[in-house]
Amino acid sequence: GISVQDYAQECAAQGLRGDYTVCRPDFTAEQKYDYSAAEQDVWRTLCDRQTRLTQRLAHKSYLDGMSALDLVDRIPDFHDVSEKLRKLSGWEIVAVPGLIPAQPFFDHLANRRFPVTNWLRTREELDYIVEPDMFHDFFGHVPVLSQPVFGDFMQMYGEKAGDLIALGGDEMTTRLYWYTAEYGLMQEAGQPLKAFGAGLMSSFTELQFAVESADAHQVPFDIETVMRTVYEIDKFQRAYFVLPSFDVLRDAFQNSDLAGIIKRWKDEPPLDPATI
Ligand code: HBI
Ligand code: FE
Repeated sequence: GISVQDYAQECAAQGLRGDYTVCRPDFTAEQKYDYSAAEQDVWRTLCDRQTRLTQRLAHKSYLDGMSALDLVDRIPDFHDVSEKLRKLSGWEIVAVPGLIPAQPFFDHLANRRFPVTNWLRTREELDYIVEPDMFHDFFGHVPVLSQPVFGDFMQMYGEKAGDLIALGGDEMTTRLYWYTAEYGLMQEAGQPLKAFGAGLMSSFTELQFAVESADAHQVPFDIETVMRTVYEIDKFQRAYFVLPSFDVLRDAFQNSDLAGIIKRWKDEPPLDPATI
């Protein structure tokens, strides 16, 4: 894998914001709880605004996690959150300077550690930011990691992703993460449609679009279809996959012949999300 030093240079060259020069070999860093009053204020603004939406649009598993973890009054302390999360699902969080290479990212997931970015967007970036920041990582990803079954899926994803990519399934493997952990919807039998994916939970506009808009394209989850369907970053998704439960996601990942699916489809044209 790439060394921290080489990655730090690459990120600096690309203008990424995190300080990668202070990482450990596994790309974790200190949280250093020295946020300014302005940063605390941005955090509260983001949480207040988004909580009004999540109350209505987030799946119960997300809301239960959110109340158990107590994330919204001030920028969370990573150690406090880890302690609570460990008791709920065996997960913990580690601080990172931002995006890290795929291999160490998967390695953390495989060990039930979720990497959370240790810096926060500015007030000018409330609505949109290119890189994942602490708000996306905490507010988006961490609450559902309190749910053991979703946590099991994320752990298994971390364990298997490297092998699946090595089979030529890079895009197919990433699509699975994208359409579940980032943009997943959930509709339990007899219940209204809700969201849980982190990209939705941390977006003011797309969360409303995905769940409530007549123009949003919502498709029943099928692991093979998900892996074949392209996505675009920086735009609203043209399809959202709807899970009936986290058990279905975990069991599909555990029991499907993912290597076979990759062999069958990796060199075929992908599916268009607008028409599935
Ligand atoms: N690093 N911090 C961080 N967060 C991510 O979500 C992330 C990453 N590195 C790699 C990565 N994601 C991708 O490989 C995933 O999209 C699978
Ligand atoms: Fe994310």
